[in-house]
Amino acid sequence: MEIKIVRQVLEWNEDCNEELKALFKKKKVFVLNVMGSPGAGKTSLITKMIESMKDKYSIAVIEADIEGKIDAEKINSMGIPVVQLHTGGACHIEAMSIKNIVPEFDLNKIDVMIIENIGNLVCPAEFKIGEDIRIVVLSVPEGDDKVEKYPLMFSTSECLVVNKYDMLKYFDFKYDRVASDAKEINPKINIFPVSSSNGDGVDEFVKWLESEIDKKYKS
Ligand SMILES: Nc1nc2c(ncn2[C@@H]2O[C@H](COP(=O)(O)OP(=O)(O)O)[C@@H](O)[C@H]2O)c(=O)[nH]1
Ligand SMILES: [Mg+2]
Ligand SMILES: [Zn+2]
Repeated sequence: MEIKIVRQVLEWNEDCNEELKALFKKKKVFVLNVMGSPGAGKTSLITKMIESMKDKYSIAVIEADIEGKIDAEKINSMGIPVVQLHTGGACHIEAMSIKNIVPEFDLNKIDVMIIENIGNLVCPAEFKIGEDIRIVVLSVPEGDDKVEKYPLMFSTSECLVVNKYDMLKYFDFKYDRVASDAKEINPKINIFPVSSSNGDGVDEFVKWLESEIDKKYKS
């Protein structure tokens, strides 16, 4: 019985995902689903992305949290349209929630929608939310065994940002292990070592991201 209920939820999510994808395509909005553990640096990376992309693209953000609006306030202070989604205790975002939130934005005026998912390396990977690209943020202090332990998150993402790279000297973290584990389960994954604190590596990552956006909407 349990298994049947879960399947139905996922099928319903898939229908909503397809509807969202069609809507975003019609409005030419490129959508990013940013995932990773609590504290990996998702919000910090998003603020760096906004800083370096905001002159070229009109950006909007959806911040998902179980409670509070701390991250949304940070984005709002940058002058970027943001809506806070409270998942009511749920540990991932479902496509239906994004469908309900979308009317809060004028999609005609948005080029890039960044969605910060709930901090969690597990179930967010199972729910597509209308995104074009999935970015998983793994930070150095979390350890280099996480790709092996949470393969679905890494096998379903187009991009892996290895964040807090400035902390590498303090941790027994083998970047090569993470990169080879990720490539083994997902040969096409794009991997970027980044520091969202001092900005190292952000340019390379943003350059790739912009090429993906332009590939979809400018060619
Ligand atoms: N040293 C270092 N700290 C970082 C980096 N990125 C984020 N942090 C810090 O990590 C903590 C969590 O960051 P936050 O962006 O809120 O993570 P989130 O929970 O994934 O959104 C904050 O104290 C950030 O200042 C980084 O690249 N290097
Ligand atoms: Mg955050
Ligand atoms: Zn969940």
